[in-house]
Amino acid sequence: AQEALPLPDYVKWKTAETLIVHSANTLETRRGAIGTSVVTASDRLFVRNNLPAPDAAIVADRDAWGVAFAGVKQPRSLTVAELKSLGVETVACVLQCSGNGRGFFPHKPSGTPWTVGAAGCVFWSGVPLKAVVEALGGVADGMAFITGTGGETLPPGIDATTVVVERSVPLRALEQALLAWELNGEPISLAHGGPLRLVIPGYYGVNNIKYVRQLAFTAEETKANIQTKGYRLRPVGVQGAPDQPSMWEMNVKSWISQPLEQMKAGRVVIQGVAFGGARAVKSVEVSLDGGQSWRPAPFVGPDLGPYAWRPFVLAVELKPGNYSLASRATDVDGNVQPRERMDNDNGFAHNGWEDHAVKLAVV
Ligand code: MSS
Repeated sequence: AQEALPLPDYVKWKTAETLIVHSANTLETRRGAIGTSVVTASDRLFVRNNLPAPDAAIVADRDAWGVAFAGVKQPRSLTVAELKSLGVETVACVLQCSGNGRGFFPHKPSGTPWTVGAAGCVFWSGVPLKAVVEALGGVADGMAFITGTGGETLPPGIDATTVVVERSVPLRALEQALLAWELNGEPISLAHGGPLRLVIPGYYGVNNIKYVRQLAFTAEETKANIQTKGYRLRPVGVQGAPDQPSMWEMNVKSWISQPLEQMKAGRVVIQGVAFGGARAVKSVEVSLDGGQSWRPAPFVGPDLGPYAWRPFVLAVELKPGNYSLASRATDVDGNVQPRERMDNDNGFAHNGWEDHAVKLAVV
């Protein structure tokens, strides 16, 4: 067994027993620590940094943080204080790494072998990007992408495009994009992208740029490696390239979070979470026999909107024996979670229900 790594300093405030520390830049929420009350507490939310987090000095004076806006009719910089005067909105959404579920791929893709815990459902509060754009005269003509740049200080002497966290998403995401300063009712911690984060509800984690320092409407996608070669869906063994699908809108997914360990015969309460990704989730089913038969599982708790997940609960009577507990969600457009994973080089977008099933012994 691997020895547990301690929490790195910038996330010392997190609850260690709820997390798996893969590295200083990758922490996963334990499958049994997801909870039942819709929102993932910040102290157990996963962390994924492509570059080390910046110095904590950047959250000392949050309101002074400045963002340069480009590709609008009246380009200029705005501070967080100024952004706060333009409007406010709150959205609940699933934040999920593109590689969540990578640990199930048999070809052992490079990258963190997350199982289910590179995901959480959180509240973000901030100003709708739309309101900012209006204040800046509208999007300049001919722009097709929203390009956000992370505020990390890059090591000197290297070509910035090779390491900068800069991502482009299609302009249609302007509908739901937010510049957020609050996470679950508190100023966003450094670990999660404070003082200001670009949030694209319904899109994979990588598009949610932390400590955003530039927001540009652009005619083309950024030339940064993380966009052109990274986060592209392609067959195993193939290099990343701009003509492959980018990790943008998330797909429909669910998993069981309880029970995970041996149970006594009798009443067992099965729990999990289901979400539609870029669209709302409609329903979820649970199987006790590895997918031979399915029964609907009711959602519990409030519906926090199309981008949030919905906890589900199914109470069943189980006799002694071995069970394979699986869940399968359907979104409002009728997309159903597939049985199989879609093999791909980086182990992205895994929503196959079979790999996510829980083997349960009842005694
Ligand atoms: N941002 C920045 N600036 N940097 C980095 O590194 N990362 C990504 C996002 N953003 C980054 C950013 C990723 S990749 C993810 S997932 C996310 O973030 C996470 O989040 P949190 O808060 O949890 O940590 Mo994959 O797709």
